[in-house]
Amino acid sequence: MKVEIITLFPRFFEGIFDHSMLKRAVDAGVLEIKLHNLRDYADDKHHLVDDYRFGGGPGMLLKPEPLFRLFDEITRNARPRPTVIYPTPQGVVFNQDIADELSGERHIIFLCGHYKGIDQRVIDRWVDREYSIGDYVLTGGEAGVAVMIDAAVRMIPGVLGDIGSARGDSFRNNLLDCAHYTRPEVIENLRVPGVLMSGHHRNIELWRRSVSMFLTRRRRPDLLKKSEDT
Ligand code: 6GU
Repeated sequence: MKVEIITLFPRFFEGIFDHSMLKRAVDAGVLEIKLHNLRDYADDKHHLVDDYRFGGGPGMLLKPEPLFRLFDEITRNARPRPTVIYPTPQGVVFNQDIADELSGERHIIFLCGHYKGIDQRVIDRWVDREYSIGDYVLTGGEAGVAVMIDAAVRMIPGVLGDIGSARGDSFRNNLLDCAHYTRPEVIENLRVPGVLMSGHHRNIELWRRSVSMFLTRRRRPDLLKKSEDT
């Protein structure tokens, strides 16, 4: 998967792709990341990339000209046309189903907005999808892009060592994941639940399921409702 990121703050992404799963994906050639500094596409001598809003009000917008120039350049030889994603609080709320879907994309461009956002004509011309990562306001799209890339890339076959570990994830069946334990059996007087030490696979399965149900009912009743609806 080729991922291009248009941003005013390319240094935000320094280090993010140098660890763990994402590094493994980059090293294996499964993931290629390319950063584009929007400021390099400003045309005036002050490298201005923002401007006031027509109609007035506080907050600046990203100007359309540098973005149009950048999109023309980076899509000129791209066939098929890459999928362009704009992270914004006005977007559809990102979830595991969307992450699964993105993991199958060959070429994605993320466009990070700042200030009040971007000129609507850039969205109308270039953006295919708008996603939000939750009901709160961020200072820019970068954190959302990091979240979406992480969630999508780990679903690319071969990136996770054990595909079973993705299958048991929270949200996979609209249930939160259960509790997990490793050695030692006792630490600071805290003991691993006996059933997990029993070797009785059916009982272990039932225990895990009931812990998942308990947690989901208490913390995310909306998820239980979702699984009833489907
Ligand atoms: Cl994905 N981007 C921005 N800029 N703000 C957000 C968001 C994303 N999700 C919630 N707020």
